[in-house]
Amino acid sequence: MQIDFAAKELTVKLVYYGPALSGKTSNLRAIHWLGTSNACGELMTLETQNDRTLFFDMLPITVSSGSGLKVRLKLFTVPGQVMHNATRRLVLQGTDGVAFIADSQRSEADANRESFLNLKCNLEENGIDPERIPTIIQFNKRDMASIRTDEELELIAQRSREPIYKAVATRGYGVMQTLRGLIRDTWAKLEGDHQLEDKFGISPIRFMTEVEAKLKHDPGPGGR
Ligand SMILES: Nc1nc2c(ncn2[C@@H]2O[C@H](COP(=O)(O)OP(=O)(O)OP(=O)(O)O)[C@@H](O)[C@H]2O)c(=O)[nH]1
Ligand SMILES: [Mg+2]
Repeated sequence: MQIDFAAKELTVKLVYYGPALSGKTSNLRAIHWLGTSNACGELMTLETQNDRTLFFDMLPITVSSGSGLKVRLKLFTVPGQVMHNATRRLVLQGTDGVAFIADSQRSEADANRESFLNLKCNLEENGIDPERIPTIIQFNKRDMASIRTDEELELIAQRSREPIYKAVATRGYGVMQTLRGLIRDTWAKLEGDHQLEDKFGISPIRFMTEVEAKLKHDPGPGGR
């Protein structure tokens, strides 16, 4: 989190992490088309051919906080391909919360696991405690064949500390719910660490009401 008193802005960094092709860039694209235009700025993407992110994507979202400060949420994606580890580590620097985008296909279970371990490793390398950083997990690609069933995800949810969300990012299904969950958990942690309500008059309830209003659109499982 960064505060710029001259610009009256508080910036929160959120990173979408996960294995190659799990749908991180697709999540940001969907947020960009589903979010209200007065909240979402331009989506910056940097891709090679075949949908592979080379460096990162970034989408800024602005939310008024009911106090003198504007809150800017900066959403980043990392490149999932194994060879881009140095970039992933760099993008993770100073992050306030992480959305781990897992691929629901059974064939991708190992890739998910490896990427999750890689996330923990890179957080530690950046001096961020993986046990304390707000993290949520999204199982994306719920529309595909040979995926882990809802019952299996229930079991994973019972065993894991991280909340689990389901999505079809290409259709927008579940992306806003995931993002709101990530913002809610991240804000609760920032409030606990920095007492934003006492210091800056930002009420967490008022802030989340703003977030809900600006990022509310959720197409059903069939998508848009
Ligand atoms: N069927 C289906 N395809 C999806 C879904 N989400 C993403 N895709 C497709 O999966 C491919 C990869 O999606 P991206 O969003 O580019 O994946 P990424 O995680 O950003 O990949 P890297 O940048 O390489 O790390 C694209 O062809 C998407 O259209 C989904 O929910 N369902
Ligand atoms: Mg990408």
